[in-house]
Order: sequence, then structure tokens, then C-alpha cells
Amino acid sequence: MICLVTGATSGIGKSTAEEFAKNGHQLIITGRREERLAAFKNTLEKKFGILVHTLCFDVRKPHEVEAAIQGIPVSFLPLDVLVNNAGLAAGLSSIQEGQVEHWERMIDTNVKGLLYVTRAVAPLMVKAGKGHIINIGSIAGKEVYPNGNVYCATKHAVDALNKGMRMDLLPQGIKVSAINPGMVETEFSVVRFDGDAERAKKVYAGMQPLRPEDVADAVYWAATRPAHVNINDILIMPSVQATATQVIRKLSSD
Ligand code: NDP
Ligand code: 8X3
Repeated sequence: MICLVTGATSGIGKSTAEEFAKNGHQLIITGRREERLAAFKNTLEKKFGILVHTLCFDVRKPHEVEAAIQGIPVSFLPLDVLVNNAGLAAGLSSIQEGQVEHWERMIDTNVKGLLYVTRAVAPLMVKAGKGHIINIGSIAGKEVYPNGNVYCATKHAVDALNKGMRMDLLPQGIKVSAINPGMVETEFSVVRFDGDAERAKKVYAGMQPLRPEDVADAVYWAATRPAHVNINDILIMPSVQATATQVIRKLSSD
């Protein structure tokens, strides 16, 4: 297979790319951090003997997205799988105190960015008569939690788009799936708290979150079902997390 993973410089996207590479698949990896992309390409090619193409672009910029996708070398086409993973949370504030810049960054990345990438890639899949789009949603797309307001709204939008894309692409024979994780320890919380690593660490204190590899495993499983099987939606949680807000922690003060 040939797979394109957005946001492969870190966390879930990076582990997903590694899972496909480990299984011998050809990869296109994307992100904004060019040095990380180059280093990761080098590692994957050496370690797994596969071909990797890098695309450095910001998913929030439609012209950059279109140019990058149009520039994919023919040897990396047709694409079999698109993993729409690039995304972020910014801030954790009440609606009356939230920063408008945080809201715009989340909406522009998680909703508009995912749409721009899909709009550029889907016609290639339609032309090829095959393909599979896997959207990384979240428990935040299934539930809303206090101060999660806009992040949850963006992931609810991903949940709706996942369903809408599946309907629109059904006649074209293109599969659409969503993998919705609960808490996963990546750079997610450091980004959410504007680089405050101490605050980010506290999010996972006393509990075992998912590892990005656990989510990658679910993505790869969804991508490798037989042709007649589609995985519509997976909600994957740490064993100690029942809902967005109910987590069992063992803290040293207990
Ligand atoms: P990370 O911060 O570790 O990774 C985010 C990735 O997205 C990076 O590779 C980053 O690359 C990329 N990205 C962010 N903004 C842009 C942009 N504007 N243009 C291009 N790429 C971008 O976080 P995670 O791995 O945790 O997050 C991946 C996805 O998983 C997100 O959609 C997130 O919402 C979702 N998720 C995360 C959960 C968690 O608890 N961690 C739980 C549920 C869902 P670069 O900075 O190089 O551009
Ligand atoms: C990330 C999971 O619970 O921090 O989507 O919103 S959560």
C-alpha cells in the first residue's frame, strides 16, 4: 500500500507512519517541521527498507496543501490510505475566558485543515477507483467536557465529516473510517498548554494513558481489513478512563 499520514512529525501520526513502514508499506509523511520530517524519512528508509516521500506544509493553508498534493511524484501514486491526523488543542479555558487565537488555530487546523487535505486527496482516490480515508477524531468528538468547548466542537465536526465523507464516497468505492482515542501521551498537552511541560505532565499523573503506538495499531488494523469490510468508527480508551472526565488515578498522596 501507499499511505499518506498528516502530522507525522510527532505522536500518533509518527507511530502510525512507523506501523505502516514496519509492515513494508510505502509512505508519504507530512508536517511543518522539515528537519523532523527529513530525519524520520532517513530512519524509516534505513530501518525498514521502504520508500518515504516528505511533504512539508501547513494544513491551514489551502494553496500549500493543494500544491503539495499535486506535487506527489507518480511513483507514490495512487494513494491507498490517507490518515487525517494533523491536529491540536490550544488552551483549556471557559467560553467566557478563552482566547480567540486558540479557537481560530483549532478550527483552522482540525476542521478546515482536514477538509483542505481531503479535498486535495479524495479526487485522486476517485480517479484511481480505490482508497481509504482514516480520520483521527477523539473522545472529545463524542462527548463534551468542561473548558473543552472549542476543541470538542472541532472533534464533533470531524465526527460529522467522517459520516458525511463515507456517504459521499460510498459510490466511488472509497472507505472512510474514524479512530477516536481517549487520553494519549504525546506532545498534545504540551502544545495545548503553550509549551508548559510541567502542566502537561500533570494531565497523565498517576494513570496509564494510551501510547501513540496503541492508536497506530488500531489505525493499521482498520486499514488492513478485507476489501468487503469497513471499520466505521473505533473509540479507543485507556483502561483506566471510562469517559472524557472519569479517570482512575493512583497518586502518591493516596
Ligand atoms: P502531537 O502534538 O504529538 O502531534 C500533532 C501532529 O500534528 C504533529 O505532527 C504536528 O506537526 C501536526 N500538526 C499540527 N498542526 C499542524 C499544521 N497546522 N499543519 C501541519 N501539521 C500540523 O499530538 P497527537 O499525536 O496527540 O495528535 C494527533 C491527533 O490526534 C490530533 O488530531 C489530536 O487532536 C488527536 N487526538 C489526540 C489525543 C491525545 O490525547 N493526544 C486524543 C484524541 C485525539 P508539525 O508541528 O510538525 O506541523
Ligand atoms: C484528546 C483527548 O480528552 O484531551 O482529544 O480531549 S482529550
